[in-house]
Amino acid sequence: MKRAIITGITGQDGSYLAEFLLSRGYEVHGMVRRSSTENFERIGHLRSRVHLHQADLLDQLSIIEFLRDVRPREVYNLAAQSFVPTSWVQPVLTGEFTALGVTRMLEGIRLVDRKIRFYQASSSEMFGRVQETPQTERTPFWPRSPYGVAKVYGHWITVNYRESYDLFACSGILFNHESPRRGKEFVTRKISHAVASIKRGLQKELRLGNLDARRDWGYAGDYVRAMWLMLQQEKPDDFVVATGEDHTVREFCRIAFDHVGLDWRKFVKVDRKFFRPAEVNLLRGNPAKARRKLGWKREVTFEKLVRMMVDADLERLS
Ligand code: NAP
Ligand code: G4F
Repeated sequence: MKRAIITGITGQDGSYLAEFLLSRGYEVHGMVRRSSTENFERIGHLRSRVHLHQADLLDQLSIIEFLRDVRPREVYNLAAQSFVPTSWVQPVLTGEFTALGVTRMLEGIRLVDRKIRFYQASSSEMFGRVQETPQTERTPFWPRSPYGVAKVYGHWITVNYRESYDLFACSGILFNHESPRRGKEFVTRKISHAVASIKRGLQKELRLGNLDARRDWGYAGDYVRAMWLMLQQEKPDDFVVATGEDHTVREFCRIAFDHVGLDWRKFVKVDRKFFRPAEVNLLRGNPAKARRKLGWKREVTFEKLVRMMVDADLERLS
């Protein structure tokens, strides 16, 4: 039986990846950090089918013990401090989790079993002030947040361990991907949740920051498939995973409010509080390499994604 470790299994991507690997017959082991209250909402439906282990990206020994206990074939490193605004408030902690945490995982693999295949969750946020559009695997990075800087470190240390120790280490440069399981602080879910609350009479307005920001938004369920495909290739490599389309935050609002028969302009207020010290204005990826080498393509369109998220929040609130 194939055995895989997922760090960040309680997060959005971790929950979809766990479902996907289980459907492929994997034995799935997840890393969870200790907390005073359990935070397993996204994997509640999988609890009896996955094995959870306490370990932390900040604690090297816990990672080594975890790898020794499980002896996986594949490790998917999805855990991180992943919310960009928090990275200005906690830049050092973000670096510990999101940058050095990757080295701790790679060191664990180097010590325990160099045959383990490793996936690193890199991010389009690394492109920041974009040097070309669309962005490809060869576009230079110019991160615009402590989070983006930490992800650049995580990306290059993955490449470095591949080159230094011949590890099967891949970096997936994933553009924004969303779902009904997205955290409520991210803009897409903040919008879908507000639309449902307004429709149900529970909220009066929606305060947002930069409506002109453009993102290449896809569906998380499609993107975890690309992670797995990367680890099934003959050679380790890096891939951009994206839809190739970009849309503004304003457009997301319009489609979401339209879906429930409301005019977004009556409810959305711009609030400077949500503007960032340095913004990433435009992200649009070129997924040609992933399409060519992995045979990957997205299934869910932008409009379908928006409507799926609004419907899920309406359902939750009913
Ligand atoms: P998410 O929902 O925020 O999940 C993050 C996960 O990391 C959670 O399970 C969290 O555990 C865990 N974690 C955080 N710090 C940890 C630590 N010190 N030790 C162990 N676990 C820790 O993020 P996501 O959207 O699923 O994203 C998954 C990964 O892809 C992240 O690395 C993110 O930066 C990257 N990424 C995401 C996107 C996107 O659009 N979603 C795009 C590109 C890259 P708790 O539940 O305990 O907090
Ligand atoms: O939804 P966001 O917070 O996502 P962001 O910053 O693009 O980061 C996400 O995608 C990255 C991949 O590129 C991941 F690596 C990262 O972990 C995370 O998953 O913001 C999207 C855009 C930004 O330009 C922001 O300024 O929406 C704009 N925005 C406008 N009003 C807002 C708001 N963002 C948030 N979170 N809240 C607002 O009220």
